[in-house]
Amino acid sequence: MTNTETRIIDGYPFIPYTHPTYSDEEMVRRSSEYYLWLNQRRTVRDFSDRPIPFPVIENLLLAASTSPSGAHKQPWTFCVVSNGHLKSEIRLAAEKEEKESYENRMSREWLDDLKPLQTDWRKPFLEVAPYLIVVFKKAYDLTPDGKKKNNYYVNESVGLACGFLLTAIHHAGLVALTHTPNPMNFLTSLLRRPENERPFLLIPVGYPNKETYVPKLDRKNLSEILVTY
Ligand code: IYR
Repeated sequence: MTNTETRIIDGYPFIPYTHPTYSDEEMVRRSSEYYLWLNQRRTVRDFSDRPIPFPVIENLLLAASTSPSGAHKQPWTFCVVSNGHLKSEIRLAAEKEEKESYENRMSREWLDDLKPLQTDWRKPFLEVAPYLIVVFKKAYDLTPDGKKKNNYYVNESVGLACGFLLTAIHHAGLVALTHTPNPMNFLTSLLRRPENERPFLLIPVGYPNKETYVPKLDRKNLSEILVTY
Protein backbone atom coordinates (compact mmCIF):
# COMPACT_ATOMS: atom_id res chain seq x y z
CA MET A 1 0.00 0.00 0.00
CA THR A 2 1.44 3.36 -0.95
CA ASN A 3 1.17 6.13 1.54
CA THR A 4 -1.27 8.80 0.40
CA GLU A 5 -1.34 10.72 3.62
CA THR A 6 -0.83 14.47 3.69
CA ARG A 7 1.89 15.65 6.09
CA ILE A 8 1.91 19.10 7.56
CA ILE A 9 5.38 20.64 7.56
CA ASP A 10 5.68 23.97 9.31
CA GLY A 11 1.96 24.50 8.75
CA TYR A 12 2.04 23.65 5.02
CA PRO A 13 0.62 20.47 3.47
CA PHE A 14 2.92 18.04 1.64
CA ILE A 15 1.79 14.92 -0.21
CA PRO A 16 3.86 11.81 -0.93
CA TYR A 17 5.41 11.74 -4.39
CA THR A 18 6.26 8.66 -6.40
CA HIS A 19 7.43 8.39 -9.95
CA PRO A 20 8.18 5.33 -12.07
CA THR A 21 11.86 4.43 -12.40
CA TYR A 22 13.59 2.27 -15.01
CA SER A 23 16.66 0.12 -15.36
CA ASP A 24 19.76 1.71 -16.93
CA GLU A 25 19.10 -0.01 -20.28
CA GLU A 26 15.46 1.01 -20.22
CA MET A 27 16.42 4.62 -19.47
CA VAL A 28 18.86 4.72 -22.38
CA ARG A 29 16.20 3.31 -24.67
CA ARG A 30 13.44 5.62 -23.47
CA SER A 31 15.60 8.76 -23.57
CA SER A 32 16.80 7.89 -27.08
CA GLU A 33 13.28 7.24 -28.32
CA TYR A 34 12.06 10.51 -26.83
CA TYR A 35 14.90 12.42 -28.48
CA LEU A 36 14.20 10.81 -31.87
CA TRP A 37 10.53 11.68 -31.56
CA LEU A 38 11.18 15.28 -30.43
CA ASN A 39 13.78 15.74 -33.15
CA GLN A 40 10.96 15.46 -35.68
CA ARG A 41 9.41 18.69 -34.42
CA ARG A 42 9.90 21.56 -36.83
CA THR A 43 8.79 25.14 -36.81
CA VAL A 44 6.26 25.47 -39.63
CA ARG A 45 5.18 28.67 -41.34
CA ASP A 46 2.76 27.19 -43.84
CA PHE A 47 -0.51 26.22 -42.15
CA SER A 48 -3.69 24.52 -43.29
CA ASP A 49 -6.98 26.13 -42.22
CA ARG A 50 -8.36 22.71 -41.23
CA PRO A 51 -10.19 23.13 -37.91
CA ILE A 52 -9.05 21.58 -34.64
CA PRO A 53 -11.45 20.66 -31.84
CA PHE A 54 -11.23 23.21 -29.03
CA PRO A 55 -10.78 20.52 -26.31
CA VAL A 56 -7.42 19.77 -27.94
CA ILE A 57 -6.35 23.37 -27.34
CA GLU A 58 -7.58 23.18 -23.76
CA ASN A 59 -5.50 20.04 -23.18
CA LEU A 60 -2.44 21.65 -24.75
CA LEU A 61 -2.76 24.58 -22.35
CA LEU A 62 -3.27 22.29 -19.38
CA ALA A 63 -0.05 20.53 -20.42
CA ALA A 64 1.77 23.89 -20.76
CA SER A 65 0.58 24.94 -17.34
CA THR A 66 2.25 21.92 -15.70
CA SER A 67 5.51 23.81 -16.20
CA PRO A 68 7.50 24.79 -13.12
CA SER A 69 7.46 28.48 -12.27
CA GLY A 70 9.15 30.80 -9.79
CA ALA A 71 7.49 30.31 -6.37
CA HIS A 72 4.76 28.44 -8.25
CA LYS A 73 3.24 31.75 -9.29
CA GLN A 74 2.29 30.44 -12.76
CA PRO A 75 2.75 33.92 -14.22
CA TRP A 76 1.12 33.26 -17.58
CA THR A 77 -2.09 33.90 -19.49
CA PHE A 78 -2.84 32.09 -22.75
CA CYS A 79 -5.18 34.00 -25.06
CA VAL A 80 -6.64 31.78 -27.75
CA VAL A 81 -7.89 33.51 -30.88
CA SER A 82 -10.03 31.74 -33.47
CA ASN A 83 -12.26 34.67 -34.45
CA GLY A 84 -11.50 35.49 -38.08
CA HIS A 85 -11.98 39.24 -37.69
CA LEU A 86 -9.61 39.41 -34.72
CA LYS A 87 -7.06 37.23 -36.50
CA SER A 88 -7.15 39.69 -39.44
CA GLU A 89 -6.62 42.63 -37.07
CA ILE A 90 -3.66 40.83 -35.50
CA ARG A 91 -2.19 40.08 -38.92
CA LEU A 92 -2.58 43.68 -40.05
CA ALA A 93 -0.92 45.06 -36.91
CA ALA A 94 1.86 42.44 -36.92
CA GLU A 95 2.65 43.03 -40.58
CA LYS A 96 2.82 46.77 -40.03
CA GLU A 97 5.48 46.30 -37.34
CA GLU A 98 7.27 43.53 -39.21
CA LYS A 99 7.47 45.59 -42.42
CA GLU A 100 9.06 48.40 -40.47
CA SER A 101 11.43 45.91 -38.79
CA TYR A 102 12.50 44.17 -41.99
CA GLU A 103 12.90 47.46 -43.87
CA ASN A 104 14.37 49.73 -41.20
CA ARG A 105 14.94 48.21 -37.76
CA MET A 106 16.81 44.95 -38.27
CA SER A 107 20.55 44.97 -38.85
CA ARG A 108 22.15 43.62 -42.04
CA GLU A 109 23.65 40.79 -39.95
CA TRP A 110 20.22 39.86 -38.58
CA LEU A 111 18.63 39.90 -42.03
CA ASP A 112 21.47 37.74 -43.36
CA ASP A 113 21.03 35.30 -40.46
CA LEU A 114 17.35 34.95 -41.42
CA LYS A 115 18.02 34.24 -45.10
CA PRO A 116 18.17 30.43 -44.66
CA LEU A 117 14.66 30.65 -43.14
CA GLN A 118 13.31 32.82 -45.99
CA THR A 119 11.07 34.83 -43.68
CA ASP A 120 9.76 38.25 -44.57
CA TRP A 121 7.25 40.77 -43.19
CA ARG A 122 4.25 38.97 -44.64
CA LYS A 123 2.44 36.83 -42.04
CA PRO A 124 -0.46 35.03 -43.77
CA PHE A 125 -0.35 32.26 -41.14
CA LEU A 126 -1.90 34.73 -38.68
CA GLU A 127 -5.16 34.42 -40.63
CA VAL A 128 -4.84 30.85 -41.89
CA ALA A 129 -3.99 28.87 -38.73
CA PRO A 130 -7.19 27.86 -36.93
CA TYR A 131 -5.88 29.07 -33.56
CA LEU A 132 -3.45 31.72 -32.44
CA ILE A 133 -2.22 31.21 -28.90
CA VAL A 134 -0.96 34.53 -27.61
CA VAL A 135 1.09 33.98 -24.49
CA PHE A 136 1.27 36.82 -21.99
CA LYS A 137 3.67 37.01 -19.07
CA LYS A 138 2.42 38.50 -15.86
CA ALA A 139 5.04 40.93 -14.65
CA TYR A 140 3.15 40.93 -11.34
CA ASP A 141 -0.23 39.75 -10.10
CA LEU A 142 -3.09 41.98 -9.06
CA THR A 143 -5.24 41.03 -6.08
CA PRO A 144 -9.00 41.63 -6.43
CA ASP A 145 -8.55 44.88 -4.45
CA GLY A 146 -5.84 46.06 -6.87
CA LYS A 147 -2.70 45.34 -4.79
CA LYS A 148 0.46 44.31 -6.64
CA LYS A 149 1.88 40.87 -5.81
CA ASN A 150 5.36 39.92 -7.00
CA ASN A 151 6.13 37.21 -9.52
CA TYR A 152 9.62 35.74 -9.84
CA TYR A 153 11.77 34.57 -12.76
CA VAL A 154 8.91 35.51 -15.04
CA ASN A 155 10.80 35.11 -18.35
CA GLU A 156 12.24 31.75 -17.31
CA SER A 157 8.84 30.52 -16.10
CA VAL A 158 6.88 31.57 -19.17
CA GLY A 159 9.65 30.38 -21.49
CA LEU A 160 9.50 26.95 -19.87
CA ALA A 161 5.70 26.85 -20.19
CA CYS A 162 6.02 27.71 -23.88
CA GLY A 163 8.51 24.85 -24.29
CA PHE A 164 6.05 22.48 -22.65
CA LEU A 165 3.35 23.83 -24.96
CA LEU A 166 5.43 23.21 -28.08
CA THR A 167 6.11 19.60 -27.10
CA ALA A 168 2.41 19.08 -26.33
CA ILE A 169 1.50 20.47 -29.76
CA HIS A 170 4.00 18.09 -31.38
CA HIS A 171 2.58 15.19 -29.37
CA ALA A 172 -0.94 16.00 -30.59
CA GLY A 173 0.26 15.73 -34.19
CA LEU A 174 -0.01 19.45 -34.83
CA VAL A 175 2.54 22.10 -35.71
CA ALA A 176 3.34 25.54 -34.38
CA LEU A 177 5.36 28.64 -35.09
CA THR A 178 7.06 30.67 -32.38
CA HIS A 179 6.31 34.08 -33.78
CA THR A 180 7.75 37.21 -32.19
CA PRO A 181 6.42 40.30 -33.94
CA ASN A 182 8.48 43.17 -32.67
CA PRO A 183 7.36 45.30 -30.91
CA MET A 184 4.30 43.32 -29.83
CA ASN A 185 2.46 45.75 -27.58
CA PHE A 186 -0.34 45.94 -30.20
CA LEU A 187 -1.43 42.56 -28.77
CA THR A 188 -2.07 44.12 -25.35
CA SER A 189 -4.59 46.56 -26.82
CA LEU A 190 -6.15 44.23 -29.42
CA LEU A 191 -6.74 41.55 -26.77
CA ARG A 192 -7.56 44.13 -24.07
CA ARG A 193 -5.13 42.66 -21.54
CA PRO A 194 -4.66 44.29 -18.13
CA GLU A 195 -1.65 46.47 -17.28
CA ASN A 196 0.22 43.67 -15.46
CA GLU A 197 0.41 41.46 -18.58
CA ARG A 198 3.01 41.77 -21.37
CA PRO A 199 2.92 39.84 -24.66
CA PHE A 200 5.59 37.12 -24.69
CA LEU A 201 5.07 34.89 -27.73
CA LEU A 202 2.48 34.43 -30.46
CA ILE A 203 2.02 30.77 -31.38
CA PRO A 204 -0.16 29.84 -34.37
CA VAL A 205 -1.25 26.20 -34.07
CA GLY A 206 -2.67 23.94 -36.72
CA TYR A 207 -2.05 21.26 -39.29
CA PRO A 208 0.75 21.86 -41.74
CA ASN A 209 -0.42 22.76 -45.22
CA LYS A 210 -0.26 20.03 -47.87
CA GLU A 211 3.25 19.85 -49.33
CA THR A 212 4.84 21.99 -46.66
CA TYR A 213 8.55 22.64 -46.94
CA VAL A 214 10.79 23.61 -44.04
CA PRO A 215 14.38 24.80 -44.26
CA LYS A 216 17.00 22.06 -44.37
CA LEU A 217 18.75 22.84 -41.10
CA ASP A 218 21.14 20.92 -38.88
CA ARG A 219 20.96 20.89 -35.14
CA LYS A 220 24.21 21.31 -33.25
CA ASN A 221 25.76 18.01 -32.31
CA LEU A 222 26.59 17.00 -28.76
CA SER A 223 30.23 18.04 -28.98
CA GLU A 224 29.07 21.60 -29.72
CA ILE A 225 26.58 21.85 -26.88
CA LEU A 226 27.94 19.57 -24.16
CA VAL A 227 30.75 20.33 -21.75
CA THR A 228 31.54 17.67 -19.18
CA TYR A 229 33.51 18.15 -15.98
N1 IYR B 1 10.11 38.65 -35.97
C1 IYR B 1 10.44 38.50 -37.36
C2 IYR B 1 11.86 38.16 -37.61
C3 IYR B 1 12.38 36.89 -37.15
C4 IYR B 1 13.33 36.88 -36.18
C5 IYR B 1 13.90 35.72 -35.78
I1 IYR B 1 15.40 35.77 -34.43
C6 IYR B 1 13.49 34.49 -36.35
O1 IYR B 1 14.08 33.31 -35.94
C7 IYR B 1 12.54 34.48 -37.34
C8 IYR B 1 11.96 35.70 -37.71
C9 IYR B 1 9.49 37.48 -38.01
O2 IYR B 1 8.72 36.85 -37.32
O3 IYR B 1 9.54 37.34 -39.24
